Amino acid sequence: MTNKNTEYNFPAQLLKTLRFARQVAVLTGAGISAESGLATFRDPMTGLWAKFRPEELATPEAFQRNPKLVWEWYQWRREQVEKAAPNPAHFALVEIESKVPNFTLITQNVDSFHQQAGSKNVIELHGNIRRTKCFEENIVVESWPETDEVPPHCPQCGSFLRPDVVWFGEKLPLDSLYAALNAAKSADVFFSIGTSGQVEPAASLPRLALENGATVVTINLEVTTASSHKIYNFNGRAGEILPALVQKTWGNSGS
Ligand code: BJW
Repeated sequence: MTNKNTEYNFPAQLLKTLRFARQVAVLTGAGISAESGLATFRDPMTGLWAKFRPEELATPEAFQRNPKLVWEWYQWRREQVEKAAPNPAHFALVEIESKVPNFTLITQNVDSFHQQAGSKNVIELHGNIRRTKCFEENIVVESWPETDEVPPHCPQCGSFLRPDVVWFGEKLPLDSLYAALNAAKSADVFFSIGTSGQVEPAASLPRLALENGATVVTINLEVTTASSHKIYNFNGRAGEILPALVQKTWGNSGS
């Protein structure tokens, strides 16, 4: 693990709070997978929404208008995910999970890198790009007969298959949303990592945690919120800051 401790000024109060925390909740966004080589959504030059229009690709209406375009775009995204792998930020969160009694990782990402890295208690708010579901029945479909049709059809009802992700205007999976709200409300420390905080309802989780007494830690390349005695902002790469914070808090041996 890279030792960057000297480069980051982690306040002693934060390290103490983290060491004694009983409930830690973490919200992650596309920025945590950026160092794995996946594009974020809103980074001005490299983000997906700088090149593609979300209303043409990430809404149910877009899929109904042009299912082939949407399916193929997600197929391309799936290939990017398959080629990439978790980075030190994902692995640092696995270490935090092993140190605190109650740990919940809430992710907006659809790449399963947290699970791949070894995180156990993961809530996927926006679905998973590796899964496919029926557009009509909204149920996960594991396999379908080989076909040249794009998109393929549901083997049960014949309607189109689609990626099992949450598009704009769609409800988040209710059980996941409630679990995330509960984790935010009961957290002693709440991390917000690599998210621009522009998409609701995920964007409200850090505020909910703060209102319920949590210490909030943000890690982002850009400044996303003002600091206060309960909000610590670290600006930089999650893959460098998180491992350094883990090492400074618990040391190499985990003591
Ligand atoms: C680094 C880094 C490094 C880079 N280290 N950091 C209230 C107010 C206004 C609007 C709404 C509202 N409530 C609901 C809405 C509508 C809408 C919404 O929020 N719109 C806003 C955009 C205006 N929300 C919805 O529609 C949601 N549904 C909903 O609320 O349903 C309610 C409902 C009720 C009743 C009936 C019907 C509905 C659904 C939202 C679904 C979002 N879907 C997407 C696509 C998922 C599938 C896919 O992957 O294609 O989810 S959009 C996209 O944005 C994706 C992400 O998960 C999500 C968040 O993006 P994220 O992760 O924050 O990425 P970026 O790119 O924005 O930020 C990356 C950050 O990382 C940057 O800050 C960088 O600086 C940083 N970074 N490198 C650290 N190395």
